[in-house]
Amino acid sequence: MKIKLNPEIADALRDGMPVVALESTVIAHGLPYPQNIETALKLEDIVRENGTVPATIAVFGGEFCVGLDHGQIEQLATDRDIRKISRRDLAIAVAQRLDCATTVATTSFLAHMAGIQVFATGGIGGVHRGYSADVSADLPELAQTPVTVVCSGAKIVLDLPATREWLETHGVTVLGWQCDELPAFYSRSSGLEIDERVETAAEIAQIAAARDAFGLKNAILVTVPIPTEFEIERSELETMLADALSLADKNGVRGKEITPFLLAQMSERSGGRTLAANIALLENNARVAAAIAKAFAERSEPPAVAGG
Ligand code: PSU
Ligand code: MN
Repeated sequence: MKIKLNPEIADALRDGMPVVALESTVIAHGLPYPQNIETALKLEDIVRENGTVPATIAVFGGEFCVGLDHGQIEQLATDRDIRKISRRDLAIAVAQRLDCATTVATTSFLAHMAGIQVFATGGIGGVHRGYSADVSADLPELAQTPVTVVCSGAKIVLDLPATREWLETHGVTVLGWQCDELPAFYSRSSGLEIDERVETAAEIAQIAAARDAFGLKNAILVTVPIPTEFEIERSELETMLADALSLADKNGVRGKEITPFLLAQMSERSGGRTLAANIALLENNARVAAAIAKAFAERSEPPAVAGG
């Protein structure tokens, strides 16, 4: 399967310049219009302003696209028929030439295939609350695909302790970006452990290089707390979330619909505060990812053959 890389990204990768992958499910299903398109474009700008090349990833006409044009981003933001795809859907998407938004699982997979090492998102999927058989395909992908994923932990709608245990069991390295606890998406702390606190992007590049040197394939999760001014207290969130969860249950919302449903419910119930928080953490994570991508590029040797 060939990946469709836009020329700017192809050049950057060939020259060993830093590239940051961005996902598309957050555009198509994670945020409402018009905040979704504004955020998608803003994230690309942030990545650029920080000296790196953005690579938003999605599937169009069954082709794996790394680096999208404005029209494609607009389609993701407005077309309600865009399918949210995880690993299990990749073959269907290609065979049937579908237009699809990629989750953390599929964005990680495609970023790695394209040779991109760093990927920024909001919150990863995980083990669902009250229904522990629903485990996001994001988790097994992180266990087998050696990318560095910059996020604010798992989305708060999930069972965070169970998600944290899953990551530990399956060998995903969890780093805390200038923090001592696993962030909880809209909140800065969860009471859950990280494996190591890191202060700088260079430390992360060192850890990733060590992983590669002995051939481990796990992802490294760099967890970044939401900027303080946008934080929403856990206690305040729990009531809203409990109501949203019982409504989901009542309406029989399941499977890949559940995460978008709960995020939209939380936003409504908080008067848009969780939406503002989600956007703030996405922007901040893009900034941190750019710094990490630069540290990776500085460590790696210049390409042996100059590409012209
Ligand atoms: N981060 C956000 N909002 C989102 C997501 C991430 O701030 O909507 C998306 C990611 O694409 C992630 C997906 O992979 O939610 C998880 O969905 P599920 O629980 O159905 O696996
Ligand atoms: Mn699921």
